[in-house]
Amino acid sequence: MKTFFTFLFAAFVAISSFGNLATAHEQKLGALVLHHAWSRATPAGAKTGAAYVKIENTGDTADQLLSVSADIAAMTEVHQMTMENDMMKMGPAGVVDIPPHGVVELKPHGLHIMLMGLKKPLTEGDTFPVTLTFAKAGKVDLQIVVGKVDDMGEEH
Ligand SMILES: [Cu+2]
Repeated sequence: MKTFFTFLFAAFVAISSFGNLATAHEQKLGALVLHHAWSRATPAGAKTGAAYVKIENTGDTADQLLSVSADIAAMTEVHQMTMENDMMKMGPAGVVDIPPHGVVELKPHGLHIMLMGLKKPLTEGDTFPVTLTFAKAGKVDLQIVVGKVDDMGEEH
């Protein structure tokens, strides 16, 4: 009997977390569609993390990602990775243009949402909100789903 209830509980958890993932997987905001907002689990003691999302502009006019913020970190910024003399460097990307009928993908080794001064570690399976502010589409609270430490963000 106990086993049966354990099974039921496990099935319920599986179904409800699937529901969360489904809503986190795609979010609409005006002409923008935000796909697959995700992050990686952080190793113990790490004070920085990164979050990624694919931003699609289905509209006829350009938009701009102006800023990002998250309660989980002391400071949150959009960063760009660049190669300089065979060294990977990263720094603030500033305002990011989202071209009409275009896609901007934040992903490892490219643009990313940098979370600096993490207040708690990012744990696989957790979700946390990051607020994105766009010039035209406005603000959206993205639910970021934390994947494995070595997740590269392939669609499941
Ligand atoms: Cu960075």
